Amino acid sequence: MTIIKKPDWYISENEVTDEALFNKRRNFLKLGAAALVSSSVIAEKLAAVENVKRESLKFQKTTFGKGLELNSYDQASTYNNFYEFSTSKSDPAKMAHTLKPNPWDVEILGEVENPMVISLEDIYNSYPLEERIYRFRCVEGWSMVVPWIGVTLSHILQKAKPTSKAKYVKFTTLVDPKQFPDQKAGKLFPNIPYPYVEGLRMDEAMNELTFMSVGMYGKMLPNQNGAPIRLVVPWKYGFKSIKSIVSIELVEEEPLNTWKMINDLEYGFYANVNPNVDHPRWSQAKERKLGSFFKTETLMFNGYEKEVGHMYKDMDLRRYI
Ligand SMILES: Nc1nc2c(c(=O)[nH]1)N[C@H]1C(S)=C(S)[C@@H](COP(=O)(O)O)O[C@H]1N2
Ligand SMILES: [Mo]
Repeated sequence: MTIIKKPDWYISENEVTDEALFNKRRNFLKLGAAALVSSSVIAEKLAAVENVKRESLKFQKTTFGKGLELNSYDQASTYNNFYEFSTSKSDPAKMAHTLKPNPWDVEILGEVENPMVISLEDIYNSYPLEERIYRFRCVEGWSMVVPWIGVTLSHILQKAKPTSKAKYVKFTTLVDPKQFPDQKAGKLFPNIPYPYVEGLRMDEAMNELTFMSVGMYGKMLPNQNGAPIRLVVPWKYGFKSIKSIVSIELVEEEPLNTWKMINDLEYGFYANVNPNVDHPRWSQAKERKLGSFFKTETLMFNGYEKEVGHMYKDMDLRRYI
């Protein structure tokens, strides 16, 4: 007798990134909306995309990313990777209304003198919010430029006072089957194991570029982009930028991040953007910015070599993928 057993963490084939098709679909939706404003079906669709009323945030502009050409809000909020909803890029925008980003607490624990729980209000009110325009590069080969709003992670960590044993930081996404459909109890083959976990080495976490984002394009984060608070590490592949975070734990050992756990031949802990080290299934030499027809050269550390290169100067980046 043959028993057909799916692998432990079966992942359906990723959607092919076909920009032309994507843009066509998007323009079609827009046209449809213009021509049929009275159609409740279309109205519902648009409501789903704009699923929550997101308030404007007060923030300081900075010079980060000066000169980069921004992607549109539409592009950044309708082409998402958020497996707690779906493996499709267009689904999260339509499904993410089930996530309730308010109220929300983030626990900071582990190797700290000062364990704490910070609420969203704490973050909006006790830290100066700033805007950072960053390049963002997914391991699948697409990229975008986004104006994030948030707080430097080191500001938050310093308040918690890491002990001398704190060598790494482990981040965890919310688990709640009521809010994330792919976490439904008894689901036979979830897209990935939950919770989604990511990690950084202490020096990476304390780097000036490492950002906790609570907003983009002037307002609070839309749910599909990881509301209410997500990490943004611009020199690493996008999967490091974990969404909807509920805990930040300072730890002694390198935490096992979700993608490395699923497939450590393809995904590592470091995941630094690197045009010279290919992913086993695709080249990393080039990338395509959302909305662009042509590909461009991938930049070492996604263009942030000056700011972060020193942290890896003694490491073999072919080995530490
Ligand atoms: N919790 C969680 N965080 C996540 C993911 C996810 O599926 N779940 N996907 C990652 C991947 S692969 C990418 S490329 C980015 C996408 O962020 P965006 O949708 O804001 O572009 O989120 C990252 N963070
Ligand atoms: Mo990604």
